[in-house]
Amino acid sequence: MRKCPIPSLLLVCGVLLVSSAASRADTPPGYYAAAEGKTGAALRLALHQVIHNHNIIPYASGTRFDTSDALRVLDQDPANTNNIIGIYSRQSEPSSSFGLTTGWNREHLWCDSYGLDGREPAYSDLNNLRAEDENVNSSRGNKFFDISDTNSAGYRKPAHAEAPLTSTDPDSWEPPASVKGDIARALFYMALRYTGDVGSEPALSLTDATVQITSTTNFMGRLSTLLRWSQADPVDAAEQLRNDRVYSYQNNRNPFVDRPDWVAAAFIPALSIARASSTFTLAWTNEAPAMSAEQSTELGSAWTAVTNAPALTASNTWTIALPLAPGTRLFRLRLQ
Ligand SMILES: [Ca+2]
Repeated sequence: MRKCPIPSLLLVCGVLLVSSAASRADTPPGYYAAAEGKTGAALRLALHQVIHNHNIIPYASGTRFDTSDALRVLDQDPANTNNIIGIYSRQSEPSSSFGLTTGWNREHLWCDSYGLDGREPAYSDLNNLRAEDENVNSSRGNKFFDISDTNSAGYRKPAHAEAPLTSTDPDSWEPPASVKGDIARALFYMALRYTGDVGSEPALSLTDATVQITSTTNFMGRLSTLLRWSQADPVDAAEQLRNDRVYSYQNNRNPFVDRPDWVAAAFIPALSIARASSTFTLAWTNEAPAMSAEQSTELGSAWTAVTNAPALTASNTWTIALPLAPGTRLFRLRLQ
């Protein structure tokens, strides 16, 4: 169990507080008008309808402008415009080495085998593609994203010699800190963009139940880690520029780059609260992250852990029963 140093959710007397941030000034006027003021499933649906039906950039390399051409611009080294920078390696490589065994290729952040399955538009979506050194890309394989388990026998840091800021364990991959938020927001985009409402498009879902992430499902994770990373690595000018450039190619934007406050609004759903005589029970769906609970008597007083941990039930719902000890007035949930 790993705890986030910053509480992402604070439940005070049943009120859920989340952070907010100002909107970007250069988002096209009215682009998100239909989504304003919404939360949860309603927000996700409204944003989906804003960003779906994008202009598909072909994946296959050829004489047409394709995704490899786009990545030469999107992931260009600002210090050397003839080069790209690998998303994990953070190394500059000549753009001309695309496709060479000693060069770079296209990395799918949301692994192709976890629901994309080589089908456009998801397969070629530029929000999900990054330039990466071919060897490092191969090393990541189909691992989901998470904090590496340093106690695992398979723990490695770096995960690959050519990506010194990475680490890995047998099932997950931890990218450099400077791109953790970028990757999280790209995966949030994918879960929003691909809802299965069109026959050729998958319904993608982020999860904390990482056993669900297989080549026969459409899951990716780990959701609670991605929520933490989106806070720890906020949007910067380079990520904004990439979003603007993707918009120029695909005619759609990543809402979570433009409006980081929508990450919590879209992916941390409302809690259901059921009170009994000596306990109350919180429940939230599997889309929500794993959390631990703490209790206190007054604001400003010390927080102590609630001994029972949230449990993921067979129905993909997290639940925790919180005891109403004498004097206890406050509970809070922390991302694990
Ligand atoms: Ca970043």
